[in-house]
Amino acid sequence: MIFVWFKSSTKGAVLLYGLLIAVHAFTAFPVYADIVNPSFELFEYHADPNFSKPFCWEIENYAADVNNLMPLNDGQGEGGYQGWPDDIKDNGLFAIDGERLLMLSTGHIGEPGDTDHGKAWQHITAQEGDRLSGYYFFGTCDYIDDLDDYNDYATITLVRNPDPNDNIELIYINVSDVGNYSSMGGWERFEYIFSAETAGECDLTFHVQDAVDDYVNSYLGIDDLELCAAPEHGDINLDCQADYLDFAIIAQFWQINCYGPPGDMSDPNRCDDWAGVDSPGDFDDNEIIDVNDLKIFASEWLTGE
Ligand SMILES: [Ca+2]
Ligand SMILES: [Ca+2]
Ligand SMILES: [Ca+2]
Ligand SMILES: [Ca+2]
Repeated sequence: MIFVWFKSSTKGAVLLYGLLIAVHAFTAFPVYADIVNPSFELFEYHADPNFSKPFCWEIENYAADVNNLMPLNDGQGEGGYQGWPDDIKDNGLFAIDGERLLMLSTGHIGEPGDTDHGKAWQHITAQEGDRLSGYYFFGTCDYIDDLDDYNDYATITLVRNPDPNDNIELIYINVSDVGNYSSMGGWERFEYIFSAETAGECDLTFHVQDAVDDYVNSYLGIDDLELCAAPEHGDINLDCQADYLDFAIIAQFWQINCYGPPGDMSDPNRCDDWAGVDSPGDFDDNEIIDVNDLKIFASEWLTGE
């Protein structure tokens, strides 16, 4: 009987659709406490055939899911992007995680002068102590003169409706920070820990904006976002947990003073292997990785998620 019922393609489709909704409802719960499509590996059709939209992100103007951030010399600027790193000028900026990234542009849509910003956002919910992190890149084809008047900028903001005074600006970077026709040297990491006061719901928002006019593009790249309950100290490899992978790093740097003079146990070059972490495993900031750090690490062993 069931086979007869199921053989009807219409009923079968209804059944499968019902199952899909049930599965989605079941799996949707944990997803809302996280970022959906955090590395922009998933994209979908967009009405503008010139770019793909990042799946599950709201967008305004040009916010494209791409496998490469390549500046466009739109002919409006006098310098193009001459100050960008050579490898990015030649090949574009590739994802820091996976194959794809989010690329915002102030003018990649329509004719030059049609738009003055690009924006993307997703509603997230964070608990006290949660760690939000990700990588960003800002570059511009624009320039500023004596009046600083074409100082295009990009921001990463936690928009906490309804009062804009509650917004938390995590990153602000503009043309004068990177220089005329220039960019950051590459990806840089940002991080934010939610407090009891700032935990809750917000729109994680990325924005790049032309200043004064709507000509000569500036760009913001975003990739590898993460929202998790990371331990305060022990997560050296930034995978949200304090576990044996971090312990292996501590062992590698054991008794090393990253800041010490040559000739003793220090080895600053090895410490540099961990970009953005001055002294991996030096949780108590006394410049050497020793038993005191191990105590802190033990107290956080297997915490985080
Ligand atoms: Ca990615
Ligand atoms: Ca501009
Ligand atoms: Ca870890
Ligand atoms: Ca220490």
